[in-house]
Amino acid sequence: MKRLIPNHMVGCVISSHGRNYIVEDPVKNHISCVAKGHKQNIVINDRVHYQMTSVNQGLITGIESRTSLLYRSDAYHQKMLVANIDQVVAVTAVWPPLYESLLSRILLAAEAARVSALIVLNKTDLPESKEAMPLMQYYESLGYRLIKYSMNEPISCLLNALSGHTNFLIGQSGVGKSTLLNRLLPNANARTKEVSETLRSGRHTTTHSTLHHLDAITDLIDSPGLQEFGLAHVPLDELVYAFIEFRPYIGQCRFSNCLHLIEPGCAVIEAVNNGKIRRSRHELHVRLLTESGS
Ligand SMILES: Nc1nc2c(ncn2[C@@H]2O[C@H](COP(=O)(O)OP(=O)(O)O)[C@@H](O)[C@H]2O)c(=O)[nH]1
Ligand SMILES: [Mg+2]
Ligand SMILES: [Zn+2]
Repeated sequence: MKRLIPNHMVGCVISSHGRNYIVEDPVKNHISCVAKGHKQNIVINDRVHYQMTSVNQGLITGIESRTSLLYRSDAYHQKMLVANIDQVVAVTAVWPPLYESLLSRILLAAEAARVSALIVLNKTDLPESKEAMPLMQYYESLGYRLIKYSMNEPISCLLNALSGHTNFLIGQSGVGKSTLLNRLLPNANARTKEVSETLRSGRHTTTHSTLHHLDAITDLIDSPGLQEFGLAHVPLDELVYAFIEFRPYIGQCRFSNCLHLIEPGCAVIEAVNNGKIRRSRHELHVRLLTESGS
């Protein structure tokens, strides 16, 4: 009997490699696809339209509109990271040394994409973890949920926080993302590698993003570890709002066009000096305006 091949179908991009995409159909078949044309900007977790070109190969013909799109960028390039997520899981640890501004940048990108963010302080078996607590408590005071975890603990507390969401796992190389993924999904073929003690950072092991189904209602998309996270794609006025704790002060400055850099009568700077805003967050704001060329 001849198999019926429908003309147009909708699937989800669960992995990509250059111009090749793995599209999952509604019954979880995996179809190896290429994209039509050269201007397709397809990203992991996009819902795409495709046509079958053979029994297990397809051609992507279009992208459905996205509920969210997370980017990072520098002054020259924008890089789409993932589409249609509703939770960013920002993984941190005290080893490799905690990179505070990278965590902040990830949270800002999530705010700019209007996606909620969860912070995981991983490797809490390391005694130095207590030194990260003031920073973690600051983020908690801003409304970010914090999960403290180490690989010696049951994974259930983290799993509960992920449940029901489409999660994007992101963080510096070496913080333990692949180890977490292996705990969450024992069948995932993510491999962990020893962090080089001599290089102060972890080695890249994940080279591209993959979507994993944790259960019927929970997805997790992993990502390569990163060291840089530019926000040049975020318009200046939105960038200020992405700093949650700046919001009450916006509009309170002496000058209505205040950029909150060094201006006299700046309500944001006053809040920094009064200890209401963490100084490093304001320093990052200044740095981001510099990066964006303002
Ligand atoms: N002490 C400690 N080390 C961990 C923990 N989780 C992962 N690691 C180690 O951290 C290193 C990097 O882990 P990996 O999962 O590859 O990090 P990734 O680069 O973020 O994917 C490995 O040597 C892991 O064994 C943890 O909870 N505690
Ligand atoms: Mg990894
Ligand atoms: Zn100001």
